[in-house]
Amino acid sequence: MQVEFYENATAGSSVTQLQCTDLDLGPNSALVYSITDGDPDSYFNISSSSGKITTARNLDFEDAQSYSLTVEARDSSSPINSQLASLSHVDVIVTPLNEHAPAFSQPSYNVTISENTTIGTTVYQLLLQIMTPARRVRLRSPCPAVHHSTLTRSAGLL
Ligand SMILES: [Ca+2]
Ligand SMILES: [Ca+2]
Repeated sequence: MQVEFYENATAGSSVTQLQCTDLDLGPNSALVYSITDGDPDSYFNISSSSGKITTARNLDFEDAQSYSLTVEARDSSSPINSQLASLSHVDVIVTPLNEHAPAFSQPSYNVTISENTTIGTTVYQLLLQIMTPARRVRLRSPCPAVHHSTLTRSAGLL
């Protein structure tokens, strides 16, 4: 099963409702659901009685692009070593959103350049930062210097 989520999904959002049946009666068919693998940082909750999965924390594409959950349904047979269980897998795909505007590393730049500087010299490389709560991503693409003093879109070079 695969579920897609936008990264701004808030804690408590419904992910999916698992369906599992057991043909026994009584405790031998009373199912207990749990997430057994794929969620080490506890981004998801599962109702042990209903199998409904919800988000426990806000999802962030910059933290993880997908989660592959292993879910177990176990019956309540007694003694415990007579219990039977089945596994299912739920893949949660986090869809990115454009959440932040680019931000220069400082509001203005002063560059001193001597008059005999040869054509093609890189005068300054501007740093753009995409601000995210989790981390700051620096965009700094290597590119040949330009031959005039206009800012190239791709490289941030003057
Ligand atoms: Ca059973
Ligand atoms: Ca984000």
